[in-house]
Parts: sequence; C-alpha cells; structure tokens
Amino acid sequence: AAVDATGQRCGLIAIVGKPNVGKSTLMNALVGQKISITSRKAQTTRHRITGIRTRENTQFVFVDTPGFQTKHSTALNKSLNKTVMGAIGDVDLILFVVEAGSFTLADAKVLSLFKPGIPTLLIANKLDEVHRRAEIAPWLKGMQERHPFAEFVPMSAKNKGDIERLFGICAKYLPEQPFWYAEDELTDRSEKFLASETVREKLFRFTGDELPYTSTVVIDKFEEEPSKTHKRFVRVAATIVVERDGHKAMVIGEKGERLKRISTEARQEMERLMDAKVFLEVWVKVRSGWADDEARVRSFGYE
Ligand code: GDP
Ligand code: K
Ligand code: MG
Repeated sequence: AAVDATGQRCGLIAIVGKPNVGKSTLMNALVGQKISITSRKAQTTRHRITGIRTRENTQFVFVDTPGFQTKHSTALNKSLNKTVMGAIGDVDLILFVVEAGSFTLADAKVLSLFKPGIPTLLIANKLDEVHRRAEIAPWLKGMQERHPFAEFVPMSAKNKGDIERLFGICAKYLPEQPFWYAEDELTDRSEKFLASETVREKLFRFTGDELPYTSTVVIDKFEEEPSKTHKRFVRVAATIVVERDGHKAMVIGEKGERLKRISTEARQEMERLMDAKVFLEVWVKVRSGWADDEARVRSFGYE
C-alpha cells in the first residue's frame, strides 16, 4: 500500500450483529460520547449511524447498524435489513458482535450475510455476564470453525480497559490515508436527527414491554433562535407516532405523567448533547399500520 505522506490512518468499521447484543453501547464507548441510543429492546437502532473517533494518527469511523431482523417481515424490518446490508458492503473491518458463549440461529443468519474478504473480528460481548469463564475457550474454538475470523475479542462494552485494547486491534486494519473528518467531529448525523433519537430512546425506556416497537418519532420543528440569556437556544417540536389509541394512552400515562417524564429527560439530554438551552414540546399521534406501510415508513425517515 502507498504510504500516506501525512502518516495518517483512517477507515470504516461496521458494527454488526443480531438485536440487543450491545452494538450501540460499544459504539458509544468507542466514540467516547453517546451518539447512538441504546435500550434493552430490539429495534432501538433504526438507522445507520456514524461515530467518529480520532486518536493521534488514526481516525476510526464506526458505523452502528440496526440489529438484523429475522423474525417479522414488515416494511420497517425490511428497511432495517437493507440498512445493515448497505453498511457492510464496503468497509475496512467488520466487528461482528455476539453475546460471549452464545451463538444462535439469528447470529448465524447475520454471519451468512458477510462477503468474503473483509477482515472480521468476533466481538464476544457481555463477558461480565459469563459466570463460567472456563467455557469460553472451547466456545471460541467452535467459533473458529464457523468463520475465518481475523481475531477474537472477548470483552465488555462497559469496561474501559477492553475498549482501549479494541482500539489497538482495530487500528491495524485501517489503511494509510488522510483523515476524512475534522479531528473533533463525533458523528455525521445532524442535531435534528439526534434530537428525534433522544425522544425515541426515552420513549423506549419509560414505556414497558407493553408498547410495541411500532412507534416512532418525527421532528416537526427544529429552530435555533437568538437569545439574550443563553449562548444557544433551540426550539424543538416532536411527535411520537403510535399504532393504536391504547398505545397513545400508554405513552401519555396517568395525568400525562409519563409523557412529561419522557419530555423532561429528552430535553435534558438534548441540552447536554447540543450545549444549548432547549425548549421541547412532544405530541402523540395515532397512525395505525404505519410500520407495514412502505410509503409511511419512508416518510418517517427510514431508508
Ligand atoms: P444493540 O441492540 O446491539 O445496539 O444493543 P444495545 O447497545 O442497545 O444494548 C442492549 C442491552 O445490552 C442494553 O441494556 C445494554 O446496557 C446491554 N449491554 C451492552 N453491552 C453490555 C455489556 O458489555 N455487558 C452487559 N452486562 N450488558 C451490556
Ligand atoms: K437494543
Ligand atoms: Mg443498537
């Protein structure tokens, strides 16, 4: 390979796996900031999200992806899977994330999508939840027989030491070329996009398992206004779209308590993220069947 005169390395690293294995948690730990929303529910991540981290002469451009959906074939799920496929086509390295010690049919399905030739690391995440560590070695040996992984990385996305080690491993696979982004850039996503994701995360977090995944958030207004009292002032109006009247009642909660909590926490997080004073209004609307309606799925911002 040609040696780049700047001595810089830079490349694209896709984070891929079935739902809930910790992809977004890993991405946020690598970026050092919360860029991608996380929750214990599948379908939390619905878009391709780029997270950037520049360390000395290396720029890591991570791509977090939705978990590959193998269960229901709605228009939304098809769109999510397309996003995953698009993200793994042309990268320098794939981080294939599974839960340490486990390999299910859903994991196998994801692995079968990989084109040969792209170096792939097996990230055996949530090692902290494995109580019988002795079983990991034979499990890794079995994984070695399934796929020619470049390396095995048993780790916990929550452990800073493991993240440090992972940076060292990833750097080796990135080509020598000048940086693509400014050194302090963290994501290629807009503040408006991050605002809608923030509302969606709080929605997922504060509604129990009773709220189906077929809800989404649309930003109706995102305007920065001049302010005498604040460095930045941003006015945001968001609509939570649900499928049924019953779901709407669930989101609003008794005397509006739940919606208030969602709004307050979302606003606080937006203020941290944007370093601005935020005025946030959140509405709830019913649009039955939107997740099965291709045109609607597109109009709500999915690819
Ligand atoms: P994704 O769907 O693959 O993006 O998964 P998320 O990042 O949203 O994480 C799913 C759940 O797993 C969340 O509740 C995380 O807090 C949890 N999680 C992620 N990484 C770890 C880890 O290393 N250890 C443990 N114990 N939990 C983790
Ligand atoms: K999740
Ligand atoms: Mg995710």
